[in-house]
Amino acid sequence: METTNGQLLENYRKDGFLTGIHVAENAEALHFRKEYDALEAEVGAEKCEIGLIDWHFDYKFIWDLATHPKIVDVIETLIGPDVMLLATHFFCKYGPREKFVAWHQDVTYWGLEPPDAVTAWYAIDDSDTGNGCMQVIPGSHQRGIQEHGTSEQEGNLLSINQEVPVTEAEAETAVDLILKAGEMSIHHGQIIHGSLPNHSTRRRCGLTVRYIPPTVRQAEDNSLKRPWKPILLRGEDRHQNFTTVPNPFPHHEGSKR
Ligand SMILES: O=C(O)CCC(=O)C(=O)O
Repeated sequence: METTNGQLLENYRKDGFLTGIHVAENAEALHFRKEYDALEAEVGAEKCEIGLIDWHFDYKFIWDLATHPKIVDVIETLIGPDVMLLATHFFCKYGPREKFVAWHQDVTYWGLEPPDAVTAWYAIDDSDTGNGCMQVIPGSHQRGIQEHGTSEQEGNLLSINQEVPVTEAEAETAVDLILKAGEMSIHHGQIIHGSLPNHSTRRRCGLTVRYIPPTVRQAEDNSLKRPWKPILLRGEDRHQNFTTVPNPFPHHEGSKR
């Protein structure tokens, strides 16, 4: 039975995440994977781990994913008709390696006010417990912004090695976001999430796409000291909190691919 928009919103508000949402048919998912493979061949696997931030301005397939109607429809259900694309960032874990993503909240270091954002995590590759899929602690977004420390474990992929303390009992409640290539999960900006190392020989690549409503503004620098460059995708921007950035592919021209 189809999940209604009302149920999606209710589940998202309660749990802080949604998972197993179909985005791309096999051929389309393959197209996105091939484009990613070509990008990886161009820039190298090391750069791809966490170095591809906001490449939607230059690569049409990333723009196509970030603006994919099946993704943006769900985002609209969750945040309302005015939707801005805030950022894109690949998280690509090659295995077998000890690189991991420590427990954290997204918005803690993003300098946004109010600290609201929602992320779509689109699976370029199949993502499962074998190759270090994302994990979330259901309901943890309801606790508000948490103080983070730094991780003592070698290999944290996060930008400033941040980590939020999580008890063993909490970690036991974590849900694995197992996805087939072409599916996505969604997570709330304040949910505690992370991922374990990829101990397999299979790549685990996901594109995170961050969205905000135009009511959000940048009150402080983010941890990367890069001003956000949001683009209005749907509805209206009645707040003008950000300098307007044009759609990078208005007529599908000028793309590198
Ligand atoms: O892909 C991962 O393992 C982690 C992604 C993540 O931390 C994020 O979306 O903020």
